[in-house]
Amino acid sequence: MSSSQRWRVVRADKGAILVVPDVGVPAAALAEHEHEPEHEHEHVEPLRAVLARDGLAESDEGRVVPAVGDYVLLDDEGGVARVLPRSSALVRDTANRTSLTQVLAANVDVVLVVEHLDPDPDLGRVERLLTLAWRSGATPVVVLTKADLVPDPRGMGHDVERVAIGVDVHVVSVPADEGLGPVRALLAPGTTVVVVGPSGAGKSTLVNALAGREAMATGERRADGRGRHTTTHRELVPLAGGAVLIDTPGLRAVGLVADAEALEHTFADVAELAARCRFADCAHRTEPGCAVRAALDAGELDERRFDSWRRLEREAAYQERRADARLAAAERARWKKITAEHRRGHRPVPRG
Ligand SMILES: Nc1nc2c(ncn2[C@@H]2O[C@H](COP(=O)(O)OP(=O)(O)O)[C@@H](O)[C@H]2O)c(=O)[nH]1
Ligand SMILES: [Mg+2]
Ligand SMILES: [Zn+2]
Repeated sequence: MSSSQRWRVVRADKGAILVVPDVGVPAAALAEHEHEPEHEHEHVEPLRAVLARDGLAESDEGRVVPAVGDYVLLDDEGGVARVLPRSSALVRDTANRTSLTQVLAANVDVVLVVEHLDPDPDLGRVERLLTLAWRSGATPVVVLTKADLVPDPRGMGHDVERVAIGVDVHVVSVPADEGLGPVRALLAPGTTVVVVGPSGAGKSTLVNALAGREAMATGERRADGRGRHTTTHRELVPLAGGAVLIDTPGLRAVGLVADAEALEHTFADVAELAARCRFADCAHRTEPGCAVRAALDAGELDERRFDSWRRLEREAAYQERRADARLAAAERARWKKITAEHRRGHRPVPRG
């Protein structure tokens, strides 16, 4: 096993990750494994690579938790030697003890924000996921599913387009095989596409339609009538055409990682208005010369969208303060250690 060989993480668990040879897996290699029943989900046999005990691996930015989509180098014992620098990362805020953020997918080119048309799409959720997508460095695209279940899918598509500024919105029905062309067109060889959205939106169904096989279990009722098949983990699905899809389970709470720039992308219309307010620090409440208030009063800006922008801004600011507090604590600990070492250096420990 050459140590310069790049591997790609297809699944990440606590102690180990599953890797396949780098993307651009030759079609022949895929075909070879096509008919092996135990590998039908992966197409290429993934290799298990072992992580350090703390579940971390070395990277340029210190020790990190390897994520689905990461490129890694292995050592001769099948351990993870290094996580290579990420070109993009879909990150969410996680309020747990060991870290503030979680990388949902790495080295992604396109983020498909999947939302259902039935029940009605949740515009606030779309805005939240678009912000997450803009922050990742990848290109966001919205896919509205279940067009076959509503009388006016086009009209609903236009409503979503209004809150997805600068983002392509595709309306699809997987069972009717409608609207999938433009989504398929995103899957150029070497492209990595991650699918995010609420549980039941049709993410795995879409992944399977694009893959042309049952790569992921979907919400269909199981044959034995017990429960439903749903996605429980993030998984990278290599496609025969040379692109890869990453399916994710529905995330109940997707916290935003602070990013004013991403919010400015998602809410470009509001940001533009806010830039025209008389006062640079306008809170858009009762200030004179408030362009945001004026737009709200004139009905040019939705109260819902304004509230959504405010909520996400508050959340990002809170997350940023928390990250700063943690940084400050780490910095204090570092200085305490340096000072202690310094003192020891100057006061030699007496012998005997
Ligand atoms: N009618 C209709 N049903 C769909 C469509 N896409 C997905 N579904 C159904 O929605 C349910 C949830 O799909 P699934 O892919 O498991 O959702 P996920 O949780 O986002 O992965 C399943 O019963 C699918 O058959 C669609 O375009 N039209
Ligand atoms: Mg699923
Ligand atoms: Zn204002």
